[in-house]
Amino acid sequence: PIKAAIFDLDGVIVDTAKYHYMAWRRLAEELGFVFTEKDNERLKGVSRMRSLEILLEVGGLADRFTAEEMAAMAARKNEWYVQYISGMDESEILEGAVECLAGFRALGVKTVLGSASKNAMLILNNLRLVPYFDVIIDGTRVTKAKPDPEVFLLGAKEAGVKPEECVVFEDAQAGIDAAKSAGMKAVAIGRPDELHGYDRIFRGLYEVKPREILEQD
Ligand code: B16
Ligand code: MG
Repeated sequence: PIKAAIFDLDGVIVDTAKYHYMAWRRLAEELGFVFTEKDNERLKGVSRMRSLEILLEVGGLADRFTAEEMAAMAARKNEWYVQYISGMDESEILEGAVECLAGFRALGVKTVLGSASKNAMLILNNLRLVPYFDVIIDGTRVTKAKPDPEVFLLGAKEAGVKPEECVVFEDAQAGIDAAKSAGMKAVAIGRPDELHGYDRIFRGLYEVKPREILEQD
């Protein structure tokens, strides 16, 4: 039986992709190239440093910078990003997210955050969502980025449940792959033509009925 529901943050509970995009685009502009919204799709669910590598590849600037220069660029991007997300509030919570979290809890299922973001706490605080989670694992707690299953396995461990007792809600392919290699059930949030390898797919948490997820297991 399912005993824990693990939620990705960006793209599942809140749409921060637009703020990541604004910050990455600004960095690309400084470096002298255009970074499109389509390019930005490749960064979803991917760690900050890996995102920077992809951005530099797009700009034809791969392998041109030292590790220190790369770290400085990532830090600058993050300063802008933090500025952008500082103004967020509850109105930016995606439809159905609160109902879904509360719904699982009401059925005795532990709620877990499993996010790659080092800024997850700032976002959850701004959205007033901290009390909805039993366990919070974010990018500051893990060393290996999705598709590595570390973030989800740690979440299961802290919730005191086995991996096979977890269902993961994810919008990014890297996250779906991470959930499957953790031995968990993967529920994709997005479009069937953009994702694969999931157990179920919904357009958003507003379509998810916690009771049905447990019954179908
Ligand atoms: P940060 P998630 C991921 O969050 C984002 O999808 C991804 O675009 C971002 O690069 C990554 O977090 C790291 O975020 O720079 O804030 O540490 O989808 O795993 O909740
Ligand atoms: Mg995501």
